[in-house]
Amino acid sequence: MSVIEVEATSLNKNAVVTARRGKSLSNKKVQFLVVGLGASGLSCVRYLMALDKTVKVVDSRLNPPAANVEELKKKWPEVELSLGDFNFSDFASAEEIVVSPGVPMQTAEIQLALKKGITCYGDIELFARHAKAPIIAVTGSNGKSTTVTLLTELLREDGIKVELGGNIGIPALDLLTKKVPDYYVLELSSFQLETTSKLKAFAAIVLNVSADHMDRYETLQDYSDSKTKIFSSAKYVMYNIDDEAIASIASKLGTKITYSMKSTKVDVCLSELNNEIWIKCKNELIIKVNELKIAGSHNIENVLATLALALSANVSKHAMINTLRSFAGLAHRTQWILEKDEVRWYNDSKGTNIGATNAALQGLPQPIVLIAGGQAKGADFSELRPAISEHARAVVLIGEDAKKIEEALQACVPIAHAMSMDEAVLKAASYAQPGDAVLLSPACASFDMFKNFIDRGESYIDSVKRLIGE
Ligand code: UMA
Ligand code: ADP
Repeated sequence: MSVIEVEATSLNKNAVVTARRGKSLSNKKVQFLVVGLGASGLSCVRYLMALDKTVKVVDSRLNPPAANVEELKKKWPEVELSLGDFNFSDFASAEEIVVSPGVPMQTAEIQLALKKGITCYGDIELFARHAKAPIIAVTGSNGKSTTVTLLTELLREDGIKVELGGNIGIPALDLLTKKVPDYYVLELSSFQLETTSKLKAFAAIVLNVSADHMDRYETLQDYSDSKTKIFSSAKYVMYNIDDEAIASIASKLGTKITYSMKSTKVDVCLSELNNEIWIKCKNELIIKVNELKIAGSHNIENVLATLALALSANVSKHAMINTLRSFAGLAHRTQWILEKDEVRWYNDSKGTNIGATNAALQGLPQPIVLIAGGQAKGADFSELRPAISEHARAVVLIGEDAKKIEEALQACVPIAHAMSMDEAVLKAASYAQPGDAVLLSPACASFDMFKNFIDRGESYIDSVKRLIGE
């Protein structure tokens, strides 16, 4: 008899009822094992405890975020927490397992539980099962946060009630505790989509796919497949016809809404009139590109994608114009900081993969002194060589994978190393000439030197203002 069968038969009806009331029972059956006590793990506990479920939490680190441990112990003392190396018996004895996005599904204990027939999924699956409003779902390697934020502003400008969450930092399940809106807008990562089987989005988009998280995926195809899962069973499918790989999948599914930076035979496009470029939506001119506040061609692409999504919700032209006129983009994404001695300084700390840094290099004034580096996540940095050769004057490298990046760049431009952000900024300043831009766009994760990309961006802004601005 297996561990699960022994535990299942040893539970009598009363024991189950008492456990559901949240009381501690020595022989209680764990209905939900929550794996990982980060933001999403804690949101799962919050949600499941409100449903009176019996929950256990495991985290393979001895010190998960202290505030989360404190909140768990204070609010739900009956929830057992196990820290340190995963124990297979915790996984084998659960009825269902909810896995945090940062925990790979390849984890041995999860694979063994799956073999035993135990259902394993992520917080987005749980959200999709219980959400009572249509879901507009956005994924892609880059541009997700910009797109979902602009879309949310646009819908709200039109009086539509929206709740925004997901990978952007607000766990999706926390949205279910609020009043049911007209739409949920979700930013979804490949990790979240991997563990979701029944999203059934109202509208879905894959903005783009370029290599990222290659320490979690065997091939780029595996990574891309996890993203295009977003389209399955979606009512409206939005895609950029310029991206053949995504278009070939999306064009076979759902009601199509298309966009393009090149063609005008789509629903949302660019259109020239009297030597000016306009954004056009369903044959109506919306706004001139030079009236937009956000910078870079990658952001124009994000605007087209957002309008394609907005069409599914019948957003008015008036709301589109008003929102696009005022939207200045998000902090840490090709964010202008200051100009000194004819050198412009930009913060693109959210450029955490090669695709993002390539886009920033191409979209900003040139030549550029690039500050890059950090944790490379298994990326092949030779892919950055062409853009650096073409657009950069020099590169200053920081972080634990700096040597690896230097080798891949093969001295295509002068390269320097820095041990701190202050040193990186001073070295970048020494390379920069009047008319240049200095750009922090690391193409790497930040966790070796900083808490996260926000901390890295703020550290850069502080160094630039202190060392350059005064
Ligand atoms: N953990 C383990 N074992 C592991 C890995 C992690 O036990 O092998 C534990 C950690 O100790 C920690 C917890 O799991 O306590 C962390 O879980 P998590 O890494 O899934 O992070 P959360 O705090 O739950 O945040 C997640 C997303 N994080 C990741 O996907 C890595 C957040 O996206 C998201 O905002 C949040 O859910 C709410 O939905 C962040 C992110 O970096 C911004 N995303 C990646 C990206 O954008 O590139 C995908
Ligand atoms: P995500 O949420 O997918 O990380 P963001 O909107 O936060 O996307 O932007 C992150 C970085 O990606 C930006 O700093 C910019 O360098 C780059 N980026 C934004 N939009 C695009 C795009 N459409 N194509 C390529 N790179 C982009």
